Amino acid sequence: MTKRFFGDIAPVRYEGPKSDNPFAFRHYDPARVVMGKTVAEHLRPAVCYWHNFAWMGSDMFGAPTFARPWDGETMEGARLKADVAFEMFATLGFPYFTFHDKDVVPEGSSLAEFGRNLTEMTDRFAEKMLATGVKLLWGTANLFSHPRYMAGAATNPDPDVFAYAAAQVRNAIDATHRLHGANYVLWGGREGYETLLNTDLAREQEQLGRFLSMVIDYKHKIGFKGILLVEPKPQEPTKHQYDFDVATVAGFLHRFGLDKEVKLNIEVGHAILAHHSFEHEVAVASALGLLGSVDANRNDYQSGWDTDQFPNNAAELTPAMYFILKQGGIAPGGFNFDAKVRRQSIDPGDLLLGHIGGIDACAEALIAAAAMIEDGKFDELREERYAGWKAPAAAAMLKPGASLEAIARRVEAENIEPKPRSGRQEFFENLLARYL
Ligand code: XUL
Ligand code: CO
Repeated sequence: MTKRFFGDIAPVRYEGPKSDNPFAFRHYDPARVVMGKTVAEHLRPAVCYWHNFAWMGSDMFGAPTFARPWDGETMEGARLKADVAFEMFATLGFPYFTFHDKDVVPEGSSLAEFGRNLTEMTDRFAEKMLATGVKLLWGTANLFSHPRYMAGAATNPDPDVFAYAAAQVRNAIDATHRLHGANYVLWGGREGYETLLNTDLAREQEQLGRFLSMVIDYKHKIGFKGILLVEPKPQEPTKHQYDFDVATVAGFLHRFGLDKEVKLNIEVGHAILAHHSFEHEVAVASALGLLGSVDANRNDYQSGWDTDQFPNNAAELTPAMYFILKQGGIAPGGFNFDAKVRRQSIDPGDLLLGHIGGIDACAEALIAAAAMIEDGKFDELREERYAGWKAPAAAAMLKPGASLEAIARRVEAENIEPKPRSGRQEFFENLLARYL
């Protein structure tokens, strides 16, 4: 490739909050050290292949709007797409990328051809990664676009589709392993149902559990050291998806005995679709030891569907960032921008601007959350709220041997009368605002 896709836009640098340059970071200073690690080491930002290089700007009412010099149907197009992708990673200076098998090569006319195409592209990626230092945050298989998957992949009523999906995942894990991916993601886009009238829900969940167990076995067989991540989403494209939210997936993993083998990739917009806040999903996953990685984006609050916009609200991200830092960070996960520019944003530079705003919002939230942790006020205040549990009689209630009758006797003997205390929500919210 001779001509740069991004023309004369120079590599994006940190210029600070006062910069007027739209192609500069205002908060993301990758080398700045926060709580003993650089901001880049904390966030581990990744560019996704699908929204940036595979999606051409079509929506359910309209044709593609983006003029891109590659096509998705040929290997020649795929190679050009890869050149532009690595040009974009270098221009942004992001250390990671993510992809689905289908984003990077055409499927061709058979599984074998798909596999050959993927192997060829994997070799090409390996060279480019070596040359640029860009690494793979995770790979995954697209088990939802092709018509064969319309009724699900692992949960399909047709065992031949289950088999096809198994073969496709085998190939995608091989590619991820070859590229030293830090993780491998499974998002069950069509693992759910449209109507229960034609669905054997119990059987489909058994199939999904079996499928995931085989993925784990395969990972160990080939010595893949990356983390397996399941990505919850409640709906869209299916009416109901089995991996509804963090709590549902946690129960599912526990039921199949897989909770020590799999972690979760939490997407902001998916949390919103499940009627949760992002920080709720992060806090639940962290409490259960399941927090693996983040798909950073935001959802339109009015639309009711998955709009995959770039995050732009540091205040909203800060509580989630706080829980991430509290658990010691997100690595080997990272912040993958599962976000796309709007359909009218047709200039190459728009792709960069989306990522610049997104990583700036994440960095601002990270710095605020680090300050919250470093000065210890929140920890102290929360501890104070639970301080009553330190008294021996209180602690004993949670130990084996405690009983309702014994507790009742103590309440009567000591004439215990709980005194209401303010939860001080406004105080906590105002305190949070001071860190931004
Ligand atoms: C879809 C979604 C996927 C996964 C990877 O909503 O988030 O792109 O992140 O399959
Ligand atoms: Co995602």
